[in-house]
Amino acid sequence: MKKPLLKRDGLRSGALSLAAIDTAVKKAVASEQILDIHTHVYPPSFGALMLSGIDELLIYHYLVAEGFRYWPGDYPAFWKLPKHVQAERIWQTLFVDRSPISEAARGVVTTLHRLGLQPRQNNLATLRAHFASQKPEAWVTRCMEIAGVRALGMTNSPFDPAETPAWASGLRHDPRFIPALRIDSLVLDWPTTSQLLRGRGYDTTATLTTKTANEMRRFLSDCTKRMQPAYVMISMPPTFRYPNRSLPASIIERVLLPFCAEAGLPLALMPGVRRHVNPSLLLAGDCVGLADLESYSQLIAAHPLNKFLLTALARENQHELCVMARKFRNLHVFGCWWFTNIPSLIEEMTRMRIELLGWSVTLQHSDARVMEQLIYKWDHSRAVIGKVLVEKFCDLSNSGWEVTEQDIAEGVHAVFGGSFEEFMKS
Ligand code: HDL
Ligand code: ZN
Repeated sequence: MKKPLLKRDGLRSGALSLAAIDTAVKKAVASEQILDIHTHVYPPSFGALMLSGIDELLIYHYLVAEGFRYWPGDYPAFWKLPKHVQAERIWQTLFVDRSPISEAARGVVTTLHRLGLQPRQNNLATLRAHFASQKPEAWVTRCMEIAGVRALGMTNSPFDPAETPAWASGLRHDPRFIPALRIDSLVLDWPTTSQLLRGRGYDTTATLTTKTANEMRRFLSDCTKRMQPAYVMISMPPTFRYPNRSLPASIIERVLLPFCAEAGLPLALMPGVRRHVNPSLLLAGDCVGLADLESYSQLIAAHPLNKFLLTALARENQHELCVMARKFRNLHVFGCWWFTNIPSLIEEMTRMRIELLGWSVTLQHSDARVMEQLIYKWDHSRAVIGKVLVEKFCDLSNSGWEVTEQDIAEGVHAVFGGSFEEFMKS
């Protein structure tokens, strides 16, 4: 018995022609209000953590890395420059001396264009004046409306002193900004972090004694009470192995997963980042490495009561990750993370995911750091994902299925946040 279609207003019933499928998919993708599950953006109530404006857009670490490819050495001299001078150097190098053809540079162009500005005609002074004239709260809403983002996940580190004031009791934040508890250093640099926690009144030592494990869980519980996160997140080096007697593997197994299971919080793992391969580039100095997904497969298989969110940084990990998700219903795959967030790989990964996972996947997250980046990151991703979904719905139609606008609306909603919400509720 076919499930009754949940009627949505304004959708035509009946089978669509291939041409109508093309139009309907592109319209649905363009209008879908997206749940962006992983970003580094903050609302105005987080103070200086909310980044906005043309200078912040230009000194985005993706563009700094690209700018340094044209500049002779001496990294520290660049970092000593005031932000607006750094921005001017990047503008000159990537936008004046040559056309902004890379994904991150084109992103600035898309953002300015969608904001009604003329990237080629306007000089930096004009652009700065435009951004400076905006009121923060209204600007956040404008950016989210243009980007088509209904809510987004933040990155909230209990170890970042800049965040502490935001979590002072009683402070309420914009509910569209969903907290996410980010704890890389608790797992990957426990010896240092154990000292920091001791200073906050947790009886922790560098070795993982039962007492220390209990105190770590108390710390996680205190953070959760304060932040109310939707999930816990860690990015992981390619060297991570499980099962293993390493401190990270022991902390995940003996502290983190029991805590997450008890708190009902998914653990988001992001394998494959090689941090600081060029420390002189600071935030821009990280690289990619092939993760051992067999370790994550073993971790998930050993913890059926936990929920896992995974995105992998290496292109070469993507197919195995999709096949893994077919084996574990407690694993939800998300996003084209960081160095895979480029049209050529978004297309390849989207096609692979739809073919292997159907609608049970979250196809993208933005990872935006600057408020206005939401605009370009989603504009660029919608174009590529829309193209693949047209192709797949046409394949479905050619196979003999009468594709309707309802089919399209439901599928597009699923992959832009709906499946994530189902996974969170399951
Ligand atoms: O670890 C992460 O969450 C990454 O997204 C890093 O923040 C990285 O610097 C980044 O911004 N990628 O897009
Ligand atoms: Zn990130």
